[in-house]
Amino acid sequence: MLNLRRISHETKTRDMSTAIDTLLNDSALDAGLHQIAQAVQQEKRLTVEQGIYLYEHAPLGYLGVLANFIREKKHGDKTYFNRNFHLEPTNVCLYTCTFCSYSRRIKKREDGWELSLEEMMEIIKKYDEEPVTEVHIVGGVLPQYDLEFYSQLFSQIRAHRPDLHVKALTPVEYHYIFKKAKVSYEEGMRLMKEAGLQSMPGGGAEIFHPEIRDQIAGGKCTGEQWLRIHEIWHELGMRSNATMLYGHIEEFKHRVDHMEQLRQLQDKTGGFQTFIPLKFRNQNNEMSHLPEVSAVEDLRNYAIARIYMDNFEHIKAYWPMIGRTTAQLSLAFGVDDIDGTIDDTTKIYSMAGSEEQNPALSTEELVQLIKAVGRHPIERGTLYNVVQDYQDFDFSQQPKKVKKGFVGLPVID
Ligand code: V47
Ligand code: SF4
Repeated sequence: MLNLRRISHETKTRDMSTAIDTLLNDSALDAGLHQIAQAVQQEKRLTVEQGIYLYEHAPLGYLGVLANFIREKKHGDKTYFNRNFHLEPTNVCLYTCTFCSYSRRIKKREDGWELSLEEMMEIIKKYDEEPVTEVHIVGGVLPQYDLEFYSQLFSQIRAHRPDLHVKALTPVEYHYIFKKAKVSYEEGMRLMKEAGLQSMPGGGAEIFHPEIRDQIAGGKCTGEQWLRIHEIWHELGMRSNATMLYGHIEEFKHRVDHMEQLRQLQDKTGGFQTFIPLKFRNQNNEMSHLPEVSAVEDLRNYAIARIYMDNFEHIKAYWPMIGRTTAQLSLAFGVDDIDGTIDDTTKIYSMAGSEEQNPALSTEELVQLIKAVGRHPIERGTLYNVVQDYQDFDFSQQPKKVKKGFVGLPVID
């Protein structure tokens, strides 16, 4: 069995090189694209101009060959997922991001939910018997959710369940709560670490360039502030993720600028784990008049991210946002991680019009989804430690567990 797998991996490595050689030997290939394919083969970094060139000129098939070449060089067929759930303290928010379908403006706060510390701990405790490894905490920004509140929440979760990784909040919340508490970013992040925060998710990044950010996310932290808070967190020896919200009013140059700024910070700190492109979904928000980009553009975007972000180990497709089918396809376009089981605990994307209205997959379903497209499923912890290799795992040998049912979140609309 082991031998067979080794042979198949070697065959695959040969196939990847052959595919890229075939591209390079194609006399009809545009000179700019030829140069980029050569750079990828020789592991040379792309320039900003080459990034834009890819968006403007590269066909999907070409991008797939390059992105898969890099993906398989880094990870072979390995495809990561985790067992997680989300905790969303509130969907009421002081800010008014035009892409947000989730937040109930402060003036209409009676339409939303605002969980107390006790209610949040109740949700955490409902998972006591479940083999989840991560809680992902993110939501709206409100004054009562301050430094003290989150310090207590993190320390209570850690005290209750030390094996549950707390991945929580973004620079949007941190900028607000530190300002309110009159502490510097450095001091604030140190306090969060002390309280039990273990890593930061990638949200709130949107598009860094002020030409776009000022129009879609006015009032919340700037791109510079977002990057600075991650930098400080990395300097404390901690890890985080990064996202990019694409497919609305931004141009290709803004996407490349966004990725360039992340690539530069990653050169400095090495603290980012994964890059997560997030497709703008257009239901129930102030940009509903904009059409959504196609699945082809989603795949092109994943592939360009994989090619451009040479110092990011992982590229993640967040399946509750793009749906299971595109998530499966993305695994041939540079993606090696599809996030987690979720357990129907996030409303951000269902409210924005995602196909996945009640996002929840069992471990077995996630494993099948990955295996169905010929990849090798690995359950990881938040920091990419291997929890379980599912390649040869036999689910029929497992004791049947009675599903307790989803933990309900207040649902509005
Ligand atoms: O910052 C909000 C995005 C983000 C819409 O780090 C929307 O592992 C599309 O960051 N259409 C929050 N996107 C979610 C997030 C995340 C998700 C999964 C995994 C991780 C991780 C991070 O959701 C926001 C914003 O960019 N968002 N509304 C919308 N209508
Ligand atoms: Fe608030 Fe976040 Fe929605 Fe912006 S995206 S309005 S910060 S919940």
